[in-house]
Amino acid sequence: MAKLQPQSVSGNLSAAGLRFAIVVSRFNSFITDRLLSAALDALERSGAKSEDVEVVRVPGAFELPLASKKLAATGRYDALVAIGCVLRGETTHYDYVCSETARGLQLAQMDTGLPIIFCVLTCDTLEQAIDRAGLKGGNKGFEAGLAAVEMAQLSRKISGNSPTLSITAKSSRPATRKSRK
Ligand code: INI
Repeated sequence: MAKLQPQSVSGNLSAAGLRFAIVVSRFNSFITDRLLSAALDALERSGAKSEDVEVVRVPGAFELPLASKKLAATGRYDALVAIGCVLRGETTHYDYVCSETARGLQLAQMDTGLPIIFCVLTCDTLEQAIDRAGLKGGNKGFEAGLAAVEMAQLSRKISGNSPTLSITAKSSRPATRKSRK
């Protein structure tokens, strides 16, 4: 059994002083509006202020990547949340929209280095989407809001520009080891 006690690094859930943009698709707004409400609730509960959160609307999920990349490039935000809902139809359109939206959002965050949280429901039925938008059970928007806060904080820590940098050791270490950059 290894005796090594590795240090644990993670982002906390304090949104105070952080800036966010939420990019929301208008397509299937019956669902995306509910995801948005829950994401805003998560940010508010985490301490975000109204003046530090912007909501940007796009026509459909396919437009989320470009808008997200442009927003990320402004340098104004600590994290973005991309919200959409793609429902399977009778043709293969669904597959293209889903795969290009996911690929585009991943590219946008990898190109810019800004966390972009993927909150795009990809469902076979409206029923499945309803279940994930808080009408019956959980809400993926709330999870996305919390993920945005955590990734914003983690990014600050990893980049070494966090005003509250602290690598929490699971073991009891000498105090001098705690605040290294
Ligand atoms: N956009 C969505 O966000 N959800 C969908 O279910 C959807 N379907 O099914 O077609 C959808 N299509 C529009 C697409 O995202 C673009 O807005 C459009 O193709 C213009 O580029």
